[in-house]
Amino acid sequence: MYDVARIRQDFPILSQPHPSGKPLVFLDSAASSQKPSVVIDAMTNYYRTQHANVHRGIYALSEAATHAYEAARDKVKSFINAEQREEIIFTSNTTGSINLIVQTWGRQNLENGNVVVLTAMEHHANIVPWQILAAEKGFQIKYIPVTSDYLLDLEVFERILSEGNVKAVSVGHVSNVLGTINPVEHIIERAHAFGAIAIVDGAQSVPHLPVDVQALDVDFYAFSGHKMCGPTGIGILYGKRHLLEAMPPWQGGGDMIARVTLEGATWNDLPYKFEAGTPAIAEAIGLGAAVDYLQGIGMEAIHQHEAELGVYARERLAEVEGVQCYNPAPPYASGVATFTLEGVHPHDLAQILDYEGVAVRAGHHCAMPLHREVLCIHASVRASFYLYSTREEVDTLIACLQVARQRFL
Ligand code: 7TS
Repeated sequence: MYDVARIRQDFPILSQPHPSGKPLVFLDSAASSQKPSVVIDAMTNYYRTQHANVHRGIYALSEAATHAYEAARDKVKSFINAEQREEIIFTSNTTGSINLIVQTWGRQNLENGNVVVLTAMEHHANIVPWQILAAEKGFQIKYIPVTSDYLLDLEVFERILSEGNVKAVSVGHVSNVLGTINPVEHIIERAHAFGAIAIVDGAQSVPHLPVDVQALDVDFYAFSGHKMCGPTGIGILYGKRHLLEAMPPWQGGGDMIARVTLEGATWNDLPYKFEAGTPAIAEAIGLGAAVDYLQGIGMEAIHQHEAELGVYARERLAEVEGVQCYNPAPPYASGVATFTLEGVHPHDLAQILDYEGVAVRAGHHCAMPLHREVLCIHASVRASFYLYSTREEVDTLIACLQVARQRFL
């Protein structure tokens, strides 16, 4: 039995009142999730009792820090079912992970005449790094369009593949705006059939559903710690070992080298080749605690809870006159409800909701092409749910929307 009241007790911030004096209704977990005490405590405990730099000291404290840091890598490895711990690279966030792929694999493998396939529903983190390199290298970017029911147009994808020269396909597993769960298994299989590698932006999937990188047969998979109950400042890049081995390093410095002379350097083994400098040690340990916490509850149960809330929220939103939702139907829907209210600018709406203690995100959610070119709007309001979100919070959102509508009529 999923006990949301019990889960909420694990998150200290959720029992803290909003500055308005009203209870906090936090509906912006897609931007960043709240943190359970076990994560906060793991990081505090590290700083209080274990802190030293990793991979350097011959002394006990540094060895303890190294052990805790590397244990976090093992936890992440099992969480996404990677085959080897060397395939888990700690980065700063999803953005850092994708930039790493683009600047190493991309720089090494892409040239004029090649094609990289993205989708029109991508977050800027999976568009802009490719555009920067494309401007330099001259390869082409093609986009899988979004259908009127907020899904990817797979027929056009197939056409793009058959036009040839596709070297990489990079897609979001779950859209941060639409909440669409994309058929990444199929997309990866088709990319491979045409000799392209497949990259998945998992920023909105790993926190919310079970992910198995081996079952997906994905080449690279990127995600962030802060959206999955972990701290900010830590992200993950999973990559198949043979691809990571063949890639040059991105940033140079300490830890990523085997040997340095005044003439040049050789590289450390995986995963350290891609982890230059002192890493985010406390953050990795916090992420490890977050993985334990999520596993304790169960990713399937979390997904189920959020999907049900998503259905309930969209049903209730349909009761509000003038609301338009931008989300697909189940089974492609997740715990996200994105909408506009006729006659009220999304930013004004978010402000009014905030007076009532309801935190939602308004704007283009770092998906400007999706808003402007697909949805044909400048901005939307997004309520995003997580393991601690409740039906009562959805009811509060709806009640506040009804009040806002009256005020603007
Ligand atoms: N990809 C997707 C699908 C995302 O949703 C985000 C962040 C990112 C990449 C970038 O993650 P970062 O941790 O590197 O910043 N999405 C959001 C959002 O929807 N609202 O704020 C951040």
